[in-house]
Amino acid sequence: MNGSGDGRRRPEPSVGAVPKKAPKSRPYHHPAAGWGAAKAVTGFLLREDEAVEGARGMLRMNHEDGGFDCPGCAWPDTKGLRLDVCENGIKHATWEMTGKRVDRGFFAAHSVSELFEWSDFALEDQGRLTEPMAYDPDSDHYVPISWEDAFEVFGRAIRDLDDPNRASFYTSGRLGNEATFLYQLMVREIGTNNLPDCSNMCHEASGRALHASLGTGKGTADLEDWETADALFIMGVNAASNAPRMLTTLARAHRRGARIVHVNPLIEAGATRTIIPHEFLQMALFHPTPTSTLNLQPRVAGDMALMRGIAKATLEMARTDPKAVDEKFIERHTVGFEEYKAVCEATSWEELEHQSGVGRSEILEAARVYRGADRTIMSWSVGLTQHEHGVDTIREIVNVLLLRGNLGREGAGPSPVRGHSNVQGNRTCGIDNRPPREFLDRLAEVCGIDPPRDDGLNVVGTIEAMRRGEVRVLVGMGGNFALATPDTPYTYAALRECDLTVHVSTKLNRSHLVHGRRALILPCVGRTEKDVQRGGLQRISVEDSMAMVHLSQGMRPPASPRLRSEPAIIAGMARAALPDSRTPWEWYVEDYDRIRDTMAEVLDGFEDFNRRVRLPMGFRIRQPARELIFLTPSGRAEFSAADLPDAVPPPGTLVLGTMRSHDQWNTTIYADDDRYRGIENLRTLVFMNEDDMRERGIGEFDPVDITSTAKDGSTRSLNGFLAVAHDIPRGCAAGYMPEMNVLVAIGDYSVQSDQPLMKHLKVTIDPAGAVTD
Ligand SMILES: Nc1nc2c(c(=O)[nH]1)N[C@H]1C(S)=C(S)[C@@H](COP(=O)(O)OP(=O)(O)OC[C@H]3O[C@@H](n4cnc5c(=O)[nH]c(N)nc54)[C@H](O)[C@@H]3O)O[C@H]1N2
Ligand SMILES: Nc1nc2c(c(=O)[nH]1)N[C@H]1C(S)=C(S)[C@@H](COP(=O)(O)OP(=O)(O)OC[C@H]3O[C@@H](n4cnc5c(=O)[nH]c(N)nc54)[C@H](O)[C@@H]3O)O[C@H]1N2
Ligand SMILES: [Mo]
Repeated sequence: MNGSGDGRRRPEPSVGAVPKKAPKSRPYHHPAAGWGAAKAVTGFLLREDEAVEGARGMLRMNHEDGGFDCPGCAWPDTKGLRLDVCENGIKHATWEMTGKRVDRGFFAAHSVSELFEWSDFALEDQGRLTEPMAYDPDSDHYVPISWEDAFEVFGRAIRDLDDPNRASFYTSGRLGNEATFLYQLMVREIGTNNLPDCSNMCHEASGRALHASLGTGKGTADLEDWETADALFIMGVNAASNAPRMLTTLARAHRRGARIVHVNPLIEAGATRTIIPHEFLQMALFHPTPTSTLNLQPRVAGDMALMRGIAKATLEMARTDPKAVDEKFIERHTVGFEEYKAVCEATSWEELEHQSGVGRSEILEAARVYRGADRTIMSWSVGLTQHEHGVDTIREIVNVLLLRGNLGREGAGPSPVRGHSNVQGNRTCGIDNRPPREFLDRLAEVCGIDPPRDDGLNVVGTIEAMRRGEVRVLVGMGGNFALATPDTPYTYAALRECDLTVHVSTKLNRSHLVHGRRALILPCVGRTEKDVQRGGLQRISVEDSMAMVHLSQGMRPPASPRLRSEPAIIAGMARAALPDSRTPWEWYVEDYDRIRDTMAEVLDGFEDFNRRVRLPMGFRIRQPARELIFLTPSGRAEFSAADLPDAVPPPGTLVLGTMRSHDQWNTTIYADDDRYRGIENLRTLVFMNEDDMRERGIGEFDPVDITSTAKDGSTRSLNGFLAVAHDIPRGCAAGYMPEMNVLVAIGDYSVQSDQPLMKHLKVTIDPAGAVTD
């Protein structure tokens, strides 16, 4: 197949295949993170041949006084915990520490066309990449290349561009702060702001909403606040799978009497009870701790109406209860209250119930929890952001918080849960396709470069520009661009238009196989490994979801002696692309303290970086909104009074959200199971409400055809997915990314955040073969 050897005309992936083993679905009745998790970890460590090393590795993870930062998620480390780990963190770190290797023999044995036919699981399962490789179009194989030659391939491609904006530089949120800073410096010195990142698909809406409301791109609460809050609203997150260490905090909060309200169309495992992941005695006694006071199941995208309902109820209480609303706070620190109040009053209860999918009595109960708490934190993840009205929804959360002055004091505030372990640090350190002017000014002054001032391309913009032939070079600094992004066939075609694709990676993945005319794989040292440079053993820093910056140091020898660290790879690329650069690239890489010293001069809140980052637990980046200083146009916190969108799917259609299973890490699939949702051996599924299934004549595990209709009217289909009945509101459906990215049209992104509508697909679902056209 593909004998032409140009590496560009390949079949699309075969999705919808019926699994090899019989799939199972049964309700999961056990608490989250209990023995099921312990068993899963043991099985996983054995499979990866890591039982001993893995266990030792875990003891060095998320330590207060050293060790490496768990790459599993961005949840902060708990102070004083010797062992702050979870099942999925262990799986994720072990995935990197595997003893398996992909070497030149492997690439000689398998052509790219052949590898393209492999599953994504099989690709990553081959183990760690070991040396730089270049695509050879004549043989359709990757062949070894020296680091210097690889840098020169990249450097020449950049130097040959007639316009630096013809290159685009993706970042996945694993990259440490120091590498991040060097990377954006290189890109801006090359002359473009084309810095798409995974945030464009993840929490862009949170950043924009918080900026507009509070003049900050981040949440204002930290872990200590979580530990003193009286009420916690946990929205649109599957904590047991994706931020398992949050369960510890929730269980502790419940024990001390805090009220916890979960808001999710699905009742996820972490939303009922848990075994605190590191409390082994409890695990042995099988003693679960509740993690919930109230579970609300809005329809997909019904959250804004729900929040408005809570606001309406709170304002109604205020007629007789002078303490329901904090008038002093509102008067002193906010603008737009009267308009917001009027909007809440003008929206009828019937409308709020209809749009949220939650009954009035439940909304009132949530409002009573809110009124009953002196200190409230509201938290959310991508269940709220990947929607058309994500920004309005998050602003509505802030509206509700402002009503009772839940800002700028202990135990209160907005608290988005980020995804990748350093995705927040990436933005802080300059990965931004729409960089603020002040940042560029500082960069110009301190680093002596002349950064471009025009906004660059985001993820979707990059894909569209590649497809048009305008972007000719794509660099992926980590991640799996081909698979994580929307509209898989469109994106594949766009990548194949490129002159050069370069991926800095730890494992083989789909993005290496869907490539440009030329392609490079540059393998790097991972988070768990020692990074030794001329100046000795290096440490990197990362920032968690709550703006804490701390050091991370790997403790294992690199998977191969030919790996380089990300900062070293960036320096090599920069030197080749910018031969006349006055930036001391190699000098920076000798000792990362030097990078940090420059960062301290450029970045707000990083003064004295090298000293403060060495404090136990690191330091918290200063945040004006936390001190009630609002960098908004009005200088105050701004209420928003946006119109309620229509979230109700028209008759016959459903709204479908794509999400992660328990056994995957974004595009990395560990197994075809989703334990907490009771699924075994199946990923090509769609969760539906039983009544919606019955209405369509669909039975459990029946194959179905799913068709999405994009804003422009175009349709995309997946055939042969199996329907699984689940406790989900009528009119809603859910399934897994990245298999379902085929359904997300490239042009379907939010006008508010530019985020692809990954949780907001308009679909029809029919028995397989029922609809022909
Ligand atoms: N083990 C593991 N950990 C991870 C990841 C991983 O893949 N595996 N990924 C990391 C990354 S990059 C990220 S961004 C985070 C993602 O963490 P999550 O935000 O938990 O990600 P998803 O699996 O996409 O699930 C989103 C949740 O939102 C709910 N949801 C869907 N639509 C709506 C809605 O309209 N309203 C509400 N209220 N809820 C809705 C779904 O039911 C689901 O529970 O996790 C990070 N941590
Ligand atoms: N439909 C749908 N699509 C989605 C989402 C969704 O909910 N629904 N979620 C979106 C979200 S929130 C995100 S964040 C993106 C994720 O998108 P990405 O961040 O692009 O994807 P990952 O799957 O996390 O990337 C995995 C790859 O990263 C590489 N890697 C791992 N560790 C390292 C390292 O230390 N250094 C380097 N250089 N490489 C490393 C490995 O080669 C691995 O194959 O996907 C988005 N896509
Ligand atoms: Mo993410």
